Amino acid sequence: MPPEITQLSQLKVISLDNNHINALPEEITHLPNLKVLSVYKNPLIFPPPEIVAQGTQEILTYLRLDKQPQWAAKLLLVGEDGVGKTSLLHQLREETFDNQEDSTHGVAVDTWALKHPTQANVTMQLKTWDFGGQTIYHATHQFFLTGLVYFGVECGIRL
Ligand SMILES: Nc1nc2c(ncn2[C@@H]2O[C@H](COP(=O)(O)OP(=O)(O)O)[C@@H](O)[C@H]2O)c(=O)[nH]1
Ligand SMILES: [Mg+2]
Repeated sequence: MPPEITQLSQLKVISLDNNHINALPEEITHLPNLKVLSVYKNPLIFPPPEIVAQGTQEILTYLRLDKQPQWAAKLLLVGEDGVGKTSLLHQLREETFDNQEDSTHGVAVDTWALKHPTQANVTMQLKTWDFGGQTIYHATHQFFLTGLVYFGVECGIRL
């Protein structure tokens, strides 16, 4: 979709159903009268499908927010019990090593603030999800993991 679409200031409805569109331009958020944006049956990756499923307003909000860098991400540590996931996390956070580290049960959610490698005034926030690796928890992993990572856990691959 060309960015010049913003010149159609009276536009209220855009229907792009059944196309091969994989990204929407941020420019459509500048259309002052846009009420309905219909994008059913498109291979959209931007915004991601879970946002698209929520409807027009959420799509527009997502496109507007994308202009501001968020510097936040999720870090998942998965793998068999006792391979050193929790210790690795301590090491990354520059905490002390505990050779009696207790086994993690369920999932321990925490944060890791780290400096941006090139932008001195930016601190990135990682939400860390440290999973208990015991077999008993494997059935619940599917609710948190998708795609290749989940495949690895299911096959017992030490990630
Ligand atoms: N010697 C040694 N022990 C480690 C290392 N990493 C973890 N451990 C120990 O191995 C055990 C399991 O580690 P832990 O981080 O709890 O593994 P997790 O179950 O995968 O989270 C703990 O007793 C740790 O102290 C390592 O690099 N060297
Ligand atoms: Mg652990």
